[in-house]
Amino acid sequence: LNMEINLRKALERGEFRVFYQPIVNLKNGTVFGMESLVRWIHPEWGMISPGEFIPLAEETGLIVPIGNWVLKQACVQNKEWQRQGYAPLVVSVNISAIQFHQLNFVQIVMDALDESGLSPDLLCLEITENIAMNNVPYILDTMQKLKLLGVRISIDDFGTGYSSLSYLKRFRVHTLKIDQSFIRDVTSDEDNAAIVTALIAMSHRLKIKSLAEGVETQDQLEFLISQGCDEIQGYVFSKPMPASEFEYMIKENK
Ligand code: G
Ligand code: G
Ligand code: MN
Ligand code: NA
Repeated sequence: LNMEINLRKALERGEFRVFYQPIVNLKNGTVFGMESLVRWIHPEWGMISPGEFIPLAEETGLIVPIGNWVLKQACVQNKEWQRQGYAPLVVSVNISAIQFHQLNFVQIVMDALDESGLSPDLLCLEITENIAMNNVPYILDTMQKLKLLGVRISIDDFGTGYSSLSYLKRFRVHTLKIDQSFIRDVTSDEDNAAIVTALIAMSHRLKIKSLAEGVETQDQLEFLISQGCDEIQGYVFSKPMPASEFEYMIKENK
């Protein structure tokens, strides 16, 4: 209960920050965009990772206002970088299943786009397979509305959820984010190598982009290039960083 009160206060006091981790296009080596990852900077405790507070935020429903704030912040920041003349970047935002199932979710996305002035194709919503577990008609309808808005959709942590592959046919997504658990031992574990190879090939056949997460080593990177993976994200390139550092990085690449 104490923690819930603290989390509520954090929102009021503006203690959340959005960090950005670059997503790199392996075909041309440029920065395609970035994933928004929220951090809680507590005045006494310092930085608290979302792994520690997102589960509580989901249990208490606070994920809705927190997630809406992150979405808005990411759109405003990306628009600001566009205004400053940087090459177009696609900003990804994690959407919790609880947020997605809010009846006004599409309106929330429209408001974030309207208020920031960001072009819809420069926003990508990351959802997990688990949103598709129930109420399929609602999900299909929401996906259709989001598609009409022109925003992108990616499936996060792909391969770790509970849903079947059949929904890939029903929900037209732009990108599959191959979960980092498959990438970790991809150069030493033949099963992981087989899964990653198959997921990249499958996504190509479905005309969906493949993105490997949690890429840490040069060997993993070379394996992914050899398999034709489209994009990567991971410490081999950069950790998530504050907006100011991200801006410094894209300035150097300008
Ligand atoms: O950086 P990392 O420790 O950044 O993130 C830990 C977990 O928290 C990941 O599973 C990530 O998807 C999740 N996460 C980070 N930011 C957000 C956010 O804004 N919304 C939601 N729903 N999850 C987030
Ligand atoms: O669940 P989701 O994929 O949204 O969250 C991504 C998580 O992975 C975040 O906690 C982020 O900080 C972390 N992350 C990003 N790159 C790497 C990496 O190369 N190695 C590891 N171990 N974690 C990473
Ligand atoms: Mn994610
Ligand atoms: Na992931």
